[in-house]
Parts: sequence; C-alpha cells; structure tokens
Amino acid sequence: MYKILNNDLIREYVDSTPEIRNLLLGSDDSIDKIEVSEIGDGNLNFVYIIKGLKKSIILKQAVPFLRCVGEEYPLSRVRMTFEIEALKTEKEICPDFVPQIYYSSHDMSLVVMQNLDSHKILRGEMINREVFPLLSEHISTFLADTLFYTSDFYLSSAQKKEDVKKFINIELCKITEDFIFTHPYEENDTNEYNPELDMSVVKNFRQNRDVKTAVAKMRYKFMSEAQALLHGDLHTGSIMLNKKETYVIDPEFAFYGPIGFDVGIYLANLVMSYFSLKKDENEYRDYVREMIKDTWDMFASKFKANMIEHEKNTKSLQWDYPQGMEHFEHFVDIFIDGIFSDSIGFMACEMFRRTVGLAKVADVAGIKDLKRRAKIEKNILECASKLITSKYENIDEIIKEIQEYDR
Ligand code: SR1
Ligand code: MG
Repeated sequence: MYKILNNDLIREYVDSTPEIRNLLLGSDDSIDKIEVSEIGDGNLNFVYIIKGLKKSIILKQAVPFLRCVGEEYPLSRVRMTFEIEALKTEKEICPDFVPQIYYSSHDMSLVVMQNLDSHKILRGEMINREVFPLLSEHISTFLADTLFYTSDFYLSSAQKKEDVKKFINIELCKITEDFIFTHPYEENDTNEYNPELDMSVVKNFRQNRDVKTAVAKMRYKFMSEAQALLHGDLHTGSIMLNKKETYVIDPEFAFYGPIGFDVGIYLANLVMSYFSLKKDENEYRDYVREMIKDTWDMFASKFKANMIEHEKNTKSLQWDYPQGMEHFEHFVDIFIDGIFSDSIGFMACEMFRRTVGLAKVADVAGIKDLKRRAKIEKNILECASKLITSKYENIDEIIKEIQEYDR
C-alpha cells in the first residue's frame, strides 16, 4: 500500500523489503546502521540517499502533488511508472549512459538505483565552468540511439504502437503543454519575472504574430507527432557526469513525441548557459559554442548512421534497386533537416519558458545582480523570438545568431 516516505519511514520500509535491505546490510546487521538523507532539489519528487554498510543507493519517490508548488497542485504518482519503464528501455538501448536500477515498486511509486556518488549534475558543473571532453560524444549517442531505436524506423509497426500506448503520459505531457507552450505566452499567475526585466520585451514576443504562430505550431507538433520515445525533460539538470562517464537521469516526462524535442531542450539549456557567461570568459564561451555544434553534428551523423546501417541490414524491397541506397540516403537527409528545424523551434520555446515561466535555470536565475540578469534575459527572449521565426540551414548559422544576440 502506498505511503509517503520520510527519513524514519524509510528505515521501516528498507527493513521490510529484503531486495533493498540486502543491498545495504548483511543479514545480521541492525537497520540502525543505515543513514538516510533527503537530497532532492528537483521540481517533482523526493530523492533520498541511503548509506548502508555494503553500499549506498538512491531511492526516489513520487508524491501525489507537484513538489515545487505544493499539495495544492495535485499530480498523480503514476509518473513514477513512466520513469521506471523509460529507465528500463533507455538502459537496454544505452547501457553506459543510464544508471542501474536495483529495485522498483509501482505500488509505492519508487525506484531504487545506483548512487552516482562520483558524478555531479551538469548544470552545476557548467555554473562552476567545468569542462567535460566526452560529454557531447556521450549525449549525442544517447540521443541518436534512444530516438532511433524507439522509432518506426526500427521497431515493427505493431511494437511501436504498443509502446506508444504504454507511454501515454497524460499528466506530465500536460505540464509541458502548459508550462513550455502556453503560460509563458500569456498573462498567467504561474509566470515569474525578474523585477528588473523590461516588460516591453515580454509584451513584444507575446504580441508578435509570427512568434505566436510558430509557438502554436511547436505546441501542436509536441502534442501530435509520436515519432520516438523521448526523455521528455533533457535539460542540464537531468545529466550527471564526471570527466569519464555521463548518465542521463529523471525520465519521468517520457512519452512518444517529436524527436527534435529532446535535442532542442538540451541545446536550449546550453544556449542559456552561454548567455549567462561574462564577456571576458572567452575560453568557456568557446567551449559552450563547441558543445552546441558538436552535439548537433554528432547527433545528426549518428542518427543517419543508425538509419543507413539498419537499411543495409534489413534490405527492404522498397529501396532495392541500383540507386536505392542513394535515394534512401536522400530521404534520411531530408528527415534530419526536419529534426533540425523542429529542434530549433523547441529550443526557442524552452528559452522563453525558462525566462518568464515557472521553473527557471540556475545559470541565469542564480545571477545575483538583477540588472545584469535582466540584460541576459532580454537577450535570451529576443534571440528566441528570432530563432523561432527564421529558417536556418545548419548549426553554424544558429551559433552565429546566438553570438549576434549576446549583446
Ligand atoms: C511545473 S514543473 C516544472 C518543470 O520541472 C521539470 O523539470 C520540467 O522541466 C517541468 O516543466
Ligand atoms: Mg526532472
């Protein structure tokens, strides 16, 4: 039976759950030997670190409300079921980039997993100006593989439809529909503004026909294009890493949606980190620009390689003629161009929402000088308006545009 855990109740729960107890303690050890502390700083759930004599583990539990708002915002805990299922699917596809799950309970809406104690959250690491030489290689593989191997390009028609059904994540999709695609573009009580932000900048994008049309288009795409199993919330707070290893965590927003969404959300968080940098931080600026470029370029070439390799292995009759592979490659290039423009559209929506909506990014919102922060926020909003209303051929043009708005 479900109950909300706390430090004391976790002891009782661990003591009565042999699958967890045995991970932490020997059979003769007292339960008093475990240490429990709550470490969650996310918007939705409670996360505990439990240290035992044998190892330490993470226990994450969903509560029946949105943590960052409180009990007045009910949210069913079924989200943990989506997180557990997404972690399992992603682990099968990308074993190196997903933490190990030791135990899960749908009834208790919790998952017990590997404690990544030699890894830190990417957002904090970027705020500390840390450099990770393998990150773009790893994230581009995670994106290309999870998004290809859960798509219609790889799964059978029946399997794909079964999977779409399994990941109908109504409530968390609604959060995204509201908080990324709706509230930031209207007067809404949930929005939050830096008091120093020039509100005419907000009015400008809220009343711009082309911005509003483009956002409405991205919202519709998000709601209607079931292309692949998305992580659904791939910002830099959903990545834990060190110089050698990268782990993607927190896929509770997982559902079948447009491929460009995951790519765009991740890129947007790099872009916002870039805007937050001071003018003289040249080395880190170069590094973040390189991350943006490498992530897209590597993702595109790995996704294409997955497509071509699969076609070569399956040799479908459709492309089985002398120029067939060449024509297939042409189709793949056009498909990837579509992912590119979707990614830029979703990137812009994430930039708007993290600036005026609920749930900000610490890279920018953590800037203590509110006037400096407001200047950065203006740049982000104006850049997002330009990105979502223009056409671009490649990632170099996007980087040029970002530099243009970094005033
Ligand atoms: C209103 S919940 C705020 C946000 O937290 C999650 O990380 C998602 O990004 C969600 O939109
Ligand atoms: Mg999260």
